[in-house]
Amino acid sequence: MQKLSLLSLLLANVMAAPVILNVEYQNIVVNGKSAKVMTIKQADGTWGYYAKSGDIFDVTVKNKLNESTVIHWHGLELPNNQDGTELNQAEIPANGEYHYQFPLKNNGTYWMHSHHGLQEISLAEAPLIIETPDDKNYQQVVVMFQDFSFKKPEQILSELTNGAQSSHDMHNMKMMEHNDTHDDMAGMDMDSDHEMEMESGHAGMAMNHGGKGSAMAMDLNDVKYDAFLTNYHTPQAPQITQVTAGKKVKLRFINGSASSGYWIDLGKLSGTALAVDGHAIKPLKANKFQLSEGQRIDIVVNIPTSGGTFPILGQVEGLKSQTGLVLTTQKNLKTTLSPEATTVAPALNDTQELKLQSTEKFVNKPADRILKYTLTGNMSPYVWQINGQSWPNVTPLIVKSGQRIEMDFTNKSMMSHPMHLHGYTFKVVEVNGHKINGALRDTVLILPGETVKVVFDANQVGKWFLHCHLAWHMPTGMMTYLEVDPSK
Ligand SMILES: [Cu+2]
Repeated sequence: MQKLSLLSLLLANVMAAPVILNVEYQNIVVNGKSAKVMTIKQADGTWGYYAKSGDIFDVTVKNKLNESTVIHWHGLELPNNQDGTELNQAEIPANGEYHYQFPLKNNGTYWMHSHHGLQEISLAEAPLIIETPDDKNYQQVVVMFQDFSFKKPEQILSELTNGAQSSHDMHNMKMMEHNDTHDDMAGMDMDSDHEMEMESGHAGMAMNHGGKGSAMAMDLNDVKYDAFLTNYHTPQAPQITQVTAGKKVKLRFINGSASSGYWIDLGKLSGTALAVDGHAIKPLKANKFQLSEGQRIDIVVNIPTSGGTFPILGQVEGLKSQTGLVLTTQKNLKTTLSPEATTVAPALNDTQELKLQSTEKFVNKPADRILKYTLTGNMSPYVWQINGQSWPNVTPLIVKSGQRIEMDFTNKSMMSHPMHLHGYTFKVVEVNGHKINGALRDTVLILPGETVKVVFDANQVGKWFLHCHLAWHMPTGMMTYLEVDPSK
């Protein structure tokens, strides 16, 4: 008896209680209209999954939708059969369930989302947070940015693929100054002279208007959304979180949007970024940060001893639209946020990526294999490719397990692509010709015309999805997989 209780005590340190996650519908109100979206919640209503460093991930996903689903644990290093995609498991039918169990290797800010059909666009997503002992020093606040349309994702996708959106002003095209000097991450100074809305087609994509740098036409926003949400809240009815004057808050930003990149704006607060994609970086102080689709960033802010109310905003690149939540030291505060900033935000760029430096242990050694991935595609026809191939008609690259792999992504399209590799953490070692001791990540943004190089050790066998995290680019081709094979 005594032995048994000692054993249970020991186990309690590593075994978090089994968790049930229901994939279900949720009603939200946007612009005065009700909408049914998807979400992932525990039985008690907790949105997402919370664990401690070293826990066993022990989760039963129950599908409460009236269609099949599969849930992917974005960013976690895990056994291949736990990755939650069509490559690794059968889909979970309506009313079905699936048990996932593996030791957590990672800690920090991760997230989960459906990897089935267009469900991620319907907001079938949630935070996946693994706390470290250090987190007791902070009040923690999850900030997930989401884009929302009243249109069904299937309708938007069909408009994109038959080109209907370009003649209906759905497709917002901007002329951007391509700045080679990387001088100011916070320089939200887009010159309106360079802004051009195109009604149809893509004539004159690569126009040159002279001046500093080279002019590039970039496609920033494929789809016009009806609202941008934070944790399912509109700016008009934002989440209001009470904080304590003089205390530190760790903001865990997650970009859960289908196809919107954000400029995080901390307003009156200044922040220190401590991690990206769950991995520690040399602390980076700023007031504005960038976050592309699928990525996360942890930013600590100090609430002034005098207290106050502090909007935390994310403004969509290429638009005035913004979303966010409110931190306040007041009790029962009621307030709103404006859904629009006064100026248009510029495109995300690589100034932040170039500043990021991992502080986690990583052995530098020559690559055994260099895999080259060229990203191509167009708005019309709306087809996207990796190495000239569109999913599902792809030939995967195969590597031997244990090899040091370098992936070189070259973007030959006019749009930025946040490339995500499942099951692995890679180190960013080169951005647009600049060699860096960069961040450890699972999702990296490749700007038009640029090459980004990442390295990792292929130490988990299996088939691992490699794809653009723009949710409209996956069903239209920009997806492949890496096969790690012990026998090759
Ligand atoms: Cu893409």
